Amino acid sequence: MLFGRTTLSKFVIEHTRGQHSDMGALLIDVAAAVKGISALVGKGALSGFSGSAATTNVQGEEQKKIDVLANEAILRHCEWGGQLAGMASEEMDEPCPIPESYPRGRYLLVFDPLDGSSNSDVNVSVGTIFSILQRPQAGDATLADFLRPGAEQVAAGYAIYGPATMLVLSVRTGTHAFTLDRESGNFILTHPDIRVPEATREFAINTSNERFWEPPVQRYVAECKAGKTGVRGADFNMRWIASMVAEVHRILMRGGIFMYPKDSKDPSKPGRLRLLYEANPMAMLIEQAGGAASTGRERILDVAPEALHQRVPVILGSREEVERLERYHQEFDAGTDRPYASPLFAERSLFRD
Ligand code: AFP
Repeated sequence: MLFGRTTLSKFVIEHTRGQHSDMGALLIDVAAAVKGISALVGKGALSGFSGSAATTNVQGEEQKKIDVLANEAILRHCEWGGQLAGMASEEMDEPCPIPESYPRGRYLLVFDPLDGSSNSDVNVSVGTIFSILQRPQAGDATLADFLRPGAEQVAAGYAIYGPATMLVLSVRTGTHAFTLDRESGNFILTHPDIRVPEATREFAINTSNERFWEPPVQRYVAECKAGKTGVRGADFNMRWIASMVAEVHRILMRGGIFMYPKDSKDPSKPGRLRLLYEANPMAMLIEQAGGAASTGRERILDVAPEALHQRVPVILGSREEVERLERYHQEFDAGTDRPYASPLFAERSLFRD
């Protein structure tokens, strides 16, 4: 019944032919790791790996057992193939070299092995996010080799472990989604050439942080909440799953805007999400599908990384809404934004006081 449908292997061979024909094998290895993680996540409490690993990662965040296992799954499936010069992960302080016994290649794999894992114990969709860069010179990768702008990614993708397990991928030929057929074990192309609707009436943000946001974000969200009674003249809907993979997937499927903006809650962190293995791959997938991805002040894919686990504000999704928020940031920075009467702050004047 699925014969003749395009499998991931067929797609990858066809879309990486030529300059990156050697990347196909790496993508197939990533997909194999994802199938293993899907089986583990799908067992839930029966996996025997629920709960805390009683360790913390470089972010100072508690690691769950399943975080550690997902990380191991990707390392073990991808280290041997001969396509990689190194790997880096949210769960590891430093980049991971390829073991001496294995050949090296020209790619770097950067990943968040289980994004949204705080949801794994409450059975909400979680995912794996990955980004592939090219090593600038031969030999083992150095830390500096990983610190490349997202515009240099040669591939990006995520797996979402939901009611269905899906793999969403771009090799710079658009954004395409594959659904795991558990009977055959194949990922089948089910959503070719995804396009993000340019307009939307659905926003996603954690509004418990509202008092910590910058005024342009407060302005935008207040206007969405005002709906048809305010300047937008239309009602909006809100979502917050606290799993970036699930939010981005919804936006790819039906449009919307996702925001994890800069906030003043912890001045040492300009946002929660990490540039190299969350913001950059998601920004590539969204842009390849016709959407936009910004820090509010610059295109995410243009940000020059300074550290492996660097955080960045993230605003992505339907192009019209992202551009509106960028305009609000520009007006705020120029001191020309409309008087904005916030219930929390005194009315802003047109000019900086
Ligand atoms: P975890 O991987 O620690 O669950 O964090 C998930 C995440 O990085 C991202 O997937 C969510 O969009 C965001 O954090 C949710 O953050 P809040 O818990 O502050 O809403």
